[in-house]
Order: sequence, then C-alpha cells, then structure tokens
Amino acid sequence: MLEHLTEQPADKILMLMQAYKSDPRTDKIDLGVGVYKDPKGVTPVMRAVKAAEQKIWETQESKSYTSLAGEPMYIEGMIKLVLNGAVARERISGVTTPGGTGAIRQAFELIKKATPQATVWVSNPTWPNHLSILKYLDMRHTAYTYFDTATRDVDFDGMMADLANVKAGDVVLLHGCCHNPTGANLTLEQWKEVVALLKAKGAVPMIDIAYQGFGDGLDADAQATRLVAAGVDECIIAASCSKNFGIYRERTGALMTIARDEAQAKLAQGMLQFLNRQNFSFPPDHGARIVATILNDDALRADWEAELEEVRNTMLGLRTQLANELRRLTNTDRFDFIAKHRGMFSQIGTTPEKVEQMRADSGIYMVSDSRMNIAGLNVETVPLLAEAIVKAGV
Ligand code: PLP
Ligand code: TYF
Repeated sequence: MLEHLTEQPADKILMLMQAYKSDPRTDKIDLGVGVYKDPKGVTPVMRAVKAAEQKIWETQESKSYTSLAGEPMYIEGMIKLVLNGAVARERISGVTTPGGTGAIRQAFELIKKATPQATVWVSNPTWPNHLSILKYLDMRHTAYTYFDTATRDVDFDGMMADLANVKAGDVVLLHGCCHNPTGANLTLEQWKEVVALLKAKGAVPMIDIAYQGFGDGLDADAQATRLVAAGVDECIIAASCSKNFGIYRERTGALMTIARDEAQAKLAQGMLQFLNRQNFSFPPDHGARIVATILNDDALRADWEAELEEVRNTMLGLRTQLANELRRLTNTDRFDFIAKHRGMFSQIGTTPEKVEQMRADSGIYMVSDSRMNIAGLNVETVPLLAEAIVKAGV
C-alpha cells in the first residue's frame, strides 16, 4: 500500500526553520517562521497564560469529554473578543477548532458541502496553507490582486477590479488584520468599499483573523471583521489564538459563521459540530480553557492585554527603527513602508536571489518571497539587517 504514496511538497516556511537550525553561524538572524520572539529571542509563555494554567490545575476536577463544539465559555469569549456585539448573537454559530488552521480547513469543508460550485478567492499573495488546503480539498479557487510590489502597499484599484468578477455564492477570503505575508492592509474606508461590493455581488466573505492585537490594538484589529460581519447577510470567520495568547502548540482556534437568521444559524451550528465529529470528534480543550479563563477573569484579562500591548509596541518600535535606519543608509524614503505595515510581517519586495544572498553573506533568514518576521529582530540586529538589505541592493 504505502509504495503508492507520492512525495508531497514541503512547506517553505517550515523548511526555512530547519535550515536556520542547522546553520552553525552564531550571528545568524531568524526572520522566518511567524512566531513572536522577545528581544532575547525567546517565545515566552505569557504571564496570564501561566496563571490561568495554574488556576485550571488547581480547580479542574475532570478531564472527561466536553462537547463537539468545545467549551461554551470559550466560544462565547471568542465571539465577544472578535465581534463584540457587531451582529445579533442568534445569527452566530461557533465551534472550537484545533488552531486557526483547523478553523480554515473546516470552513473550506463547510463551503464545499454548502456550495460545491463556489470559487474561493484568495489574495495574491496569501498564507501558503490557504492554497495548499484548497488544492488538497480539490476546491475551485483563484487569486485577486492585492499587493503592489512597487509601493509595497495594497493595490486597491487592482483588488476591486478583480473582485468585480466574483459571482453570487463565491467566497472571498480576506485577512482580518496584519496581512500575511505582505504586512500591507486596507484602510477602514477601503474595507467599506469591499463590503459594499461583496454585498452587491451576493458573495460571502470569509475572514481569517490570526493576529488580533498585533497590529493597532485588540479592538482596532477587529474593526474590519466587525464591519464586514455587520454589513453582509452571511460571513465565515476563522480565528486563531496561537499568536495573541502565545499558545501556538496548544492548537486553539474558533470557527464562526454568521447566518441570515436564527434558523439558518442553527443549521450552521449543526454542520460545524458535524464537521468536528467527522474530523476529530471533540476539539482540543486545554488552550481553549486557558483563553476562557483569561477572558473571564478581570485581573488575568488586564494582565494579558497589557502584555499583548508590550508585544505589539515592541514590534512597532522595531519597524520604526528599521525604517529610520534604511532612510539614513539610503538617503531615500523607499523603505518607509516598513513603518506603515502592521503585524509580524513585512514583504520587502525583492527577488529570491537577493534573499538567498542575504542568507549566504549575512546569515539573515527570510522567506524566499522576501517576507521577514519583524519580531525576529532586536535593537542590536536592526542595523545589521539594514546594512545587509543595502549590501544586497534590494
Ligand atoms: N492564518 C494565518 C494568516 C496565519 O498566519 C496563521 C499562522 O499560523 C494561521 C491562520 C493559523 O494559525 P494556527 O493554526 O497556528 O492557529
Ligand atoms: O506564516 C507563518 O509563518 C505562521 C506560522 O505550515 C506557520 O503562520 C507557518 C507555516 C505553517 C504553519 C504555521
């Protein structure tokens, strides 16, 4: 049997992680995989997460099964965190999923079940796993223009021109904030235009929100998602807690749908639970319980929000420092976009050859599409990166 298997394409981001590990240089700089690192290069367990785990350890009396949707306090907490009342509760359905990726996977399966002919539109570029899962599920998909490689901003005219071709029932996947890999995001005004277009076309927006709190703040980063959810009849939201709670390996996400009315929301809830049952039955609980514990305890929540703000501001500080350094070295404003981008990533817009040159010459690891993880830097390494960028002639 196993001899019939074929080798599958590897994930270039995960391959880069391995390459970095096996590089013997001590002054190498890891700007690859999207994991937050503090100035010492450590991905810390957040204080509120430790405290919540202790509370759970002290009070939990059973580890029996929860329910197919997972812990209700978690689902309610996530609905509030992401949507904060933007849509009537009875129109929302939700389940716990293994990470944001689990939510994306189940969302695609739900689309396939409901409207097998629908085309899923993804930004060009997008997170590689979006495409990989769509291909794996054999679903129709196509790309819409997103990034302008000259300005390193969103090519909004190009995006709207492409989205003018969506058909009723098509699904348009949008990054709720902190676009991965580019770092370039729509303004709220532009989001409003997208909502109006999708509504006019009868298309269904699907929001992937994996970095809430990493861009402009917890509420600011959810504004676009809330605007979309409130502005259309139906919507799908895949949320991840991996980054903003720093619980990557716990695999904690949520899939939510917004339906036209309560009756359709019940149908959707049934399908979400059915999909969980087919794929893994009960969703993982530990991470979801940590999140629910933090969101429902005033002191833990305040501490989590404070630490998340520290994380966000650290990345913003690094962005400003790098943009200033490049301004000084090049005597131009060509790299000012780095300070304008939001989230962990910026795509600096250069060739794979120049990315490779920076790796070979300076031990700088960024993804071949020239995406760098800002959190991989610190105050000391920013000038080294700036020099390497200039030396490579980016
Ligand atoms: N969506 C995007 C755009 C991401 O960058 C990630 C990152 O890991 C995810 C979803 C899913 O994250 P996870 O499955 O680790 O929660
Ligand atoms: O884009 C990133 O780097 C993060 C982490 O298969 C990640 O989203 C990367 C690749 C992958 C899973 C997660």
